[in-house]
This record gives sequence, C-alpha cells and structure tokens, in this order.
Amino acid sequence: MQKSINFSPLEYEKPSPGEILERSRSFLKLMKKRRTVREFSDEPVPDEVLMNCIEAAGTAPSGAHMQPWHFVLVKDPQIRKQIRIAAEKEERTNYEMRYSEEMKKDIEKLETNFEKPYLEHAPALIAVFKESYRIENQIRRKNYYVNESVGIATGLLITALHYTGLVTLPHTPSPMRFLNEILHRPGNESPILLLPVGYPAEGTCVPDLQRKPMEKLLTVF
Ligand code: IYR
Repeated sequence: MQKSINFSPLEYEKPSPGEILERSRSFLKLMKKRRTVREFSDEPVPDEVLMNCIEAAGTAPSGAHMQPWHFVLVKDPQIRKQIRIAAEKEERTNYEMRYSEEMKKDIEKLETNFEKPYLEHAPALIAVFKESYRIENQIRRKNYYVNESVGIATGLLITALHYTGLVTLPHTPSPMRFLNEILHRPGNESPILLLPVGYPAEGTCVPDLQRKPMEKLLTVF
C-alpha cells in the first residue's frame, strides 16, 4: 500500500466582500488586455521572471497529483533556429496538404502562414510537454486526466506571463515530435505546444477580434 500523506490546515485568509469584488473586477480588466502577439522584440527577458512564471504554472491542480507536465525553456539562439526550421517544415505541409479548406478559411482572418519568424525572434521559447505515462522502477504507470491537467497548467502559465507584462502566442505545429529530438525529451513525453515569450515588437498590430459576450459564454441555472 502507498504511504498516506499528512493533511495540515489550509492557509487561507478570507477577503472582505468589498475586496473580493474589487479583485474580481481588476483581474477581469487585466485579462481583457491579454492578446496573442506574433511579432516580438529581441530584447531579452530576465531569467527569474521566466522561472517564476513556469513555477507558477507548476502549481496547477492535476489528476492524482501526478503533475504530468514538463517545461523546456529555450533561450539558445541556435536551438531556436533549429526549432523554427523543423516547425516550418511541418507547417508548410500543413498549409499545403494537411489543413482542410474549411480550416484554412477559418484561420484566414489571422493572416498566418507556414512561416514562423517569431520562433527565432522571441528571446525565449517555452515548450510544454505532457507526460502521457510515467516510468517507476522500470514499470509503465498511468497518469490521469493528462490533457486537462496540462491544459490548466498552460493556462496558468499564459496568465502568469500576461500578469508579469510579457506577451506570448500558443503555437501548435503538428506533428511536433521533432521537439523530443531537438530538446532530448524521453518517449513518455509529448509536446503540446510551443510558447514564444518576450516583449512585443514596436508597432505590432493585433487583429480586431471580438470575444464571446457573456450571454453566449455562460448559462446560469
Ligand atoms: N498551427 C498553424 C495554424 C493555425 C491554427 C490555429 I487553430 C490558429 O488559431 C492559428 C494558426 C499556425 O500556427 O500557423
């Protein structure tokens, strides 16, 4: 039997009703300013800031507390270039052969194409891997709710980066196995996405997109 763990009292301070409301409003205001950015300045980002955001992502809840994620921070320009070349190779095939006409029409408004200069221009890339299973004493053990857990951790990471004042973009080249090779990750890990991180390039524009209004995104009973 697995040894049980101790439980200790929750550290929690209840905010006043006024404070709770104020915090919810200011957090919403902050989050409404988050935008996906595709053009980055090459200004470096302090290491500790990136580490803190990644550590914050690692506070995510996970199935059976298996924490089935691994983050790889890439600052090395040579490796970023290698990643760009490999990603663009897959993306070219995606745009030319794998994406349906319907998908191409749906993403047309974003004006994306197979070229991914941001993978080289952004001063840092964070590759997010999911640990589909784990190996313990040479035995393959299950992880639980892996996609949900890693999705939540990635959401926290994007939120942390935004809160800090950095910008990012969830890039999803597919297939992404090339990241295991370039970043020397084991076979039980699969890349989920690649986040270029940095400051926006001067004069960057973002598309005028509308977010779903509350009437459409929420149902209350
Ligand atoms: N992964 C491709 C295509 C793409 C897909 C979606 I969904 C987008 O929201 C935007 C682009 C790319 O990054 O170009």
